[in-house]
Amino acid sequence: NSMLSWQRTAFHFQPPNNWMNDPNGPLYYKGWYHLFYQWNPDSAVWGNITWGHAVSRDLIHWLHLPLAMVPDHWYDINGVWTGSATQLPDGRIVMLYTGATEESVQVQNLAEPADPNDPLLREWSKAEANPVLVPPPGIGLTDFRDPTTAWRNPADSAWRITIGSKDRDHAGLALVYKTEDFLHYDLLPTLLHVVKGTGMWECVDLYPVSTSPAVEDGLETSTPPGPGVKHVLKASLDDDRNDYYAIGTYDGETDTWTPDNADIDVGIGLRYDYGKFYASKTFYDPVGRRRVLWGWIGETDSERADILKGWASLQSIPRTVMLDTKTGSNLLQWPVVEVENLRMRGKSFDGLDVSPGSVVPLDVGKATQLDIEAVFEVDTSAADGVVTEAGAAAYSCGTGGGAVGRGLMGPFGLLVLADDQLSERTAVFFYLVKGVDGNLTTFFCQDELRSSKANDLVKRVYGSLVPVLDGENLSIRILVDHSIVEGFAQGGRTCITSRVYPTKAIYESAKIFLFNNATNVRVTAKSLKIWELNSAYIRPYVD
Ligand code: DQQ
Repeated sequence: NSMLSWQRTAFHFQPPNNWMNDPNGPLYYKGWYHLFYQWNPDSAVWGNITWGHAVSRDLIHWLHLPLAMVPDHWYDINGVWTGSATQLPDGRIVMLYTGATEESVQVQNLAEPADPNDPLLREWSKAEANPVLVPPPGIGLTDFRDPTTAWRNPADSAWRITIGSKDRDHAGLALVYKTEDFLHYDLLPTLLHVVKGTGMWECVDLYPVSTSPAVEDGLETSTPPGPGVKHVLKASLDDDRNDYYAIGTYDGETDTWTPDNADIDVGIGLRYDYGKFYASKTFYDPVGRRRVLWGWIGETDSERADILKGWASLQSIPRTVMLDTKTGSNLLQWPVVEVENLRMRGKSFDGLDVSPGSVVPLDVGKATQLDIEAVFEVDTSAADGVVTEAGAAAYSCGTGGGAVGRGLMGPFGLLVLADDQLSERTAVFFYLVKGVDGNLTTFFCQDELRSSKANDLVKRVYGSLVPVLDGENLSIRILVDHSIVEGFAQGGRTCITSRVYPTKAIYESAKIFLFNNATNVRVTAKSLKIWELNSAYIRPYVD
């Protein structure tokens, strides 16, 4: 079936076949980036979870290696679940992961490379002492999973890890353990953090970011708190399957973390991505001196379709993450710079006017693997004096009519994976709203509702607010790769990932358009650059 085979991506990481979920234990070792991942060797649906493994020189081209770990001990026979790597100062690597035991209890296990001289880290040995941690009193036997990368506590220099859970009242929380040797652990009396009503926290991540505009580098995980350093805490909420982060302060004396703003706490405030994106994990890349984020991008088609096509899920394009020092209140996420090495033919369009109610075709040739950078200038003067009654409070991407709604100052943006007749298209757009105070609020959204004629899909309009500072133009970066569209607004302040499954806008029929459905504003695509992206080399490793 050529429609199904077209959906496979060309520059996103995917295993050769079958089901994949969370990224696990990312790390850099002796010249190679390593990515492990949750994988079902037997089918395209979740189950029999093992650790797949691949290596790369540049985070884009990958060699598939043999499985790193399989369920073969009583303490992980029901699944080698998610875990994280820590590189010790002497170069040693420790991998902590959750095992689902023969009784389906969640325990933490330790594994180490069998041969540290192998840069490919092909063989892993599980510790004799496993499990090294079992659920403590008061914690549910199946609510104890996904250990983080360890960091050094600045006060006593011992290691700390955190593990997500929930309490009896459905508060999401992160436990902290102290260890010197990764075999023996002490549970600390205080929680790293807890947020009422947020339920089970999966795949917790805690890492430092620089608050100084002069330091664009990422920070190594053990960087102590202090001037110029904030800590990001992230949890994947099992209840709503989204990744929430907040910016705050880690206190080494008490091993607690406090959000800068209690209203923008973990699970109730900001998300890494407003589309399909879950169970993510960062690592510090010592070569690129940056923090890199991987996220699991699931399917939004049916299980039946996944079985037919023989695979399910991809990993996001790895993203560099840093604090947005201009706003101070959100992260910036941006595709790692190596993606740009895939750019082939590029086309530039400057000063294209998109008048209210119009659609402008863009002739770029093949449009199934693209990297797009667009900067818009918006003349809002036509909307001056016209104040919407409800303002920003009344709009949301999900309820605002999507790309076909018509407001004074939006929607406008791009249509990708669209056929000539626009019978299928995925819209990436801005929508501006003026409040009664006269201030503009900007929304960034992706509309999948008309992305496909197929009827076995979850199709939504995703999105949220995006901060726009005085004097800034509106800008979008979009990566298109067959069945995935990743949008990054204002340098990565707000990000949205869509999985889409066109039936007509495929192969040569996939096109791209500018559109403006606002009634009152003229939009100029001040600069628009569109590159066709090469396919990445993602193949089995041959010894
Ligand atoms: N997936 C893993 C768990 C984790 C969940 C199991 C998140 O360890 O909590 O495959 O997607």
